[in-house]
Amino acid sequence: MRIDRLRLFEVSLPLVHGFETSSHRKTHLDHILVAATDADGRTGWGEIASPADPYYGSETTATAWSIALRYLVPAALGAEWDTPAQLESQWQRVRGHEFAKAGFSAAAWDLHARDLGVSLATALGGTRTEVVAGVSLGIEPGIDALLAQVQRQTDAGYGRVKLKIAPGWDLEPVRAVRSAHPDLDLHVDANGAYPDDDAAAAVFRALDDERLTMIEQPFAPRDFVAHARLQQALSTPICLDESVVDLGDLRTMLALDAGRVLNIKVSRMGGLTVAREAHDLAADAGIPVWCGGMHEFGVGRAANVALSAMPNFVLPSDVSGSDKYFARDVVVPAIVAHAGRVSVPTAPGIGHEVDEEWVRHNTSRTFDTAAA
Ligand code: OSB
Ligand code: MG
Repeated sequence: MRIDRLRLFEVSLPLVHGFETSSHRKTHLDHILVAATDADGRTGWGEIASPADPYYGSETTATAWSIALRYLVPAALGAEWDTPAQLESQWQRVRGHEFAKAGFSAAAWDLHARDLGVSLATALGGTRTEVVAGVSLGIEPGIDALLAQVQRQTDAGYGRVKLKIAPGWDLEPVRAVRSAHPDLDLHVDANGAYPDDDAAAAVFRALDDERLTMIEQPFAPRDFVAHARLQQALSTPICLDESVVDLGDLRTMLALDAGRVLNIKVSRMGGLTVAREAHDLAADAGIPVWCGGMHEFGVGRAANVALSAMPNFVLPSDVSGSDKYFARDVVVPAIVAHAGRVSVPTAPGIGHEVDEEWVRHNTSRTFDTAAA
């Protein structure tokens, strides 16, 4: 296999409902779509889902664009490969920049699966025919607005809800949602917003009584020791997200018992090959995983659905339907959830076609090796 042409599209789409985390609020997304075309004219698609600003991680849309043009396009173009892992080895010496790499990895996997004539899920080793989806709800202006969002999503059929929390927005909203929905599969995500101090410990001890499925990333990404200490003090599992960027981080988490659940994000880990390895390592260690999201457009979302078909994705994933995020997605058909479940496509590759006209309509800049 050889990629003879690469195109990049920086695409901006508004969110149907603004989203606020512990660090910031966003109303639209600027993601980069990667189209990789082989010698036979077949195209694979991937998505660089970096946030525009460096608040989730250190990357931005602008750094991803720059790294893609300067390092990843030259590494991928013209290389001979049989498996996506072989292609990824071309950019192995580039440190960091996982989101940028993930877009190229996903395009290679889509192309690889299309070449084999199988679905991406099958190519990855996925066995599920449908995956259970959950919704992630941002910080709302008040408790009533949050309760309205939870009601809206549970009415839409979702059985798992994750709430963003931050110091000052934690016990009160969680208790309100819990008392309105006693049986809801509920968890919280702090995006690393808490300092490792006594006040935070008191909040987490109180949250331990709310029957949460997990508490996601309470402390700063590199603070494995703080997570380990908290995990020993709680019965609620801690889930790591931002802390685990590579397999070494996952081994640290396991060695220190710094978390008992893993959120696998294709973007955060630099692509589908590493995501799959993390799945296997976690499975061997008895750690359940789920697939986290970065508000992906349909291209990245479809890859997340395919990954979630793997056996150890036993917890609901952040792969809700396109309509939770966008009035019109960039893929056809859009991704749909029925009763909180998304079916895993059986068509080759990601199983959705890219609506190139809609992509172009929303594109702010493009790059094409055929035009360069
Ligand atoms: O921590 O999972 C996170 C969005 C932006 C930054 C961080 C996170 C999120 C989400 C999105 O929760 C979930 C989704 O894509 O549905
Ligand atoms: Mg998270």
